[in-house]
Amino acid sequence: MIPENLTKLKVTALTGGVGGAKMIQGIVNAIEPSRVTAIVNTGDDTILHGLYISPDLDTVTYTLAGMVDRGKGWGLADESWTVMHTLEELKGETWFRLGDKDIALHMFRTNMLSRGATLSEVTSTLCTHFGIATHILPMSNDPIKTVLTLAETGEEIGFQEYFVHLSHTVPVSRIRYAGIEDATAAPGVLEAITSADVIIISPSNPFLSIFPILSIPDISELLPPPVYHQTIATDKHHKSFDPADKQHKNNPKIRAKTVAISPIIAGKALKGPADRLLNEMGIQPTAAGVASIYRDTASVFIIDDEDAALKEEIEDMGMRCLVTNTIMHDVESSRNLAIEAIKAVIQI
Ligand code: FO1
Repeated sequence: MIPENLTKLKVTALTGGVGGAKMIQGIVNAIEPSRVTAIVNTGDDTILHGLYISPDLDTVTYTLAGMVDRGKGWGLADESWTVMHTLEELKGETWFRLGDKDIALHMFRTNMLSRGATLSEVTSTLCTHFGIATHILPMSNDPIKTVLTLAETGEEIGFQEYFVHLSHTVPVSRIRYAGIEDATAAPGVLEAITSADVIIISPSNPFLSIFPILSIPDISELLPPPVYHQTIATDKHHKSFDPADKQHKNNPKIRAKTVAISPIIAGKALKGPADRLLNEMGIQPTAAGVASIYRDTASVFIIDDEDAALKEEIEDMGMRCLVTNTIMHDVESSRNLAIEAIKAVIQI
């Protein structure tokens, strides 16, 4: 049970991917939805068939609207595929599956953007349309692209090319967030970080969902960027740009209210390539490996019951470590995890 006064707290969560959307759903079922802000990764955004597609924003939106395809974790549950079938007949590009209703939403977004609206404004319009009281904010209105270098060929490819077209099975030697050095946080993001009672770093993929958010220069001044010494970002001339090099105010107050949840359980990611990417980036693919990179950012780290043996190692890094069930197989388990995370920071 969550005490009545906790439901009035302000909670801000950093999120991306399917695991992140489940976390947000858990939080809005634990506390008042209008007091929750989701800061969402946009490094996965892509333009296909002339349409601006923002998968992480849409996954959170569809999940909170109760319309997501729960089996896949993304896209709409009640979907039809006429456009894709016709495109297949035309031998067009169909590796990125877009349902008919989903396409309508991308058309709507693309149209608004082409008329000068920002991604924040489009997202807010969609939230109003779907009756969502939670504040869903893109991390930035500036273009930031997650780009991965293939270890075998040295070729650089975009996020969806890696994740969907190549089924994230190919080894990667480098990840960068193109455009990040010129980007600023979207309206409301910095305020949501400073005014929150609790900040939750969702059990999303660190490299693909969370680091892009933490690497935006004005965000990294509030929330220290991950401890990660390989270059993770480059500027437009491909020159190294490591947000950790930048002098950031060490903000103990913000760290004290920040809790991160491990996306790795018993050395494996539940979904996606987080375990392999950690390995490829030279970090131990365990919950302790993830804790080591969040140690300046969060004061509390949550690991799964299966990893209880790692608690001491993590506490030796200077974080409090909470051991609980972190598998979100339904709304109830997501809510329970959210309550544990909030209570761990508020310390009750
Ligand atoms: N994921 C897939 O594995 N295959 C797809 O064809 C696919 C299409 C897609 C369309 C719209 C959308 O919002 C998400 C979609 N995703 C698909 C998921 C997406 O690639 C990932 O959830 C995220 O980008 C990872 O965070």
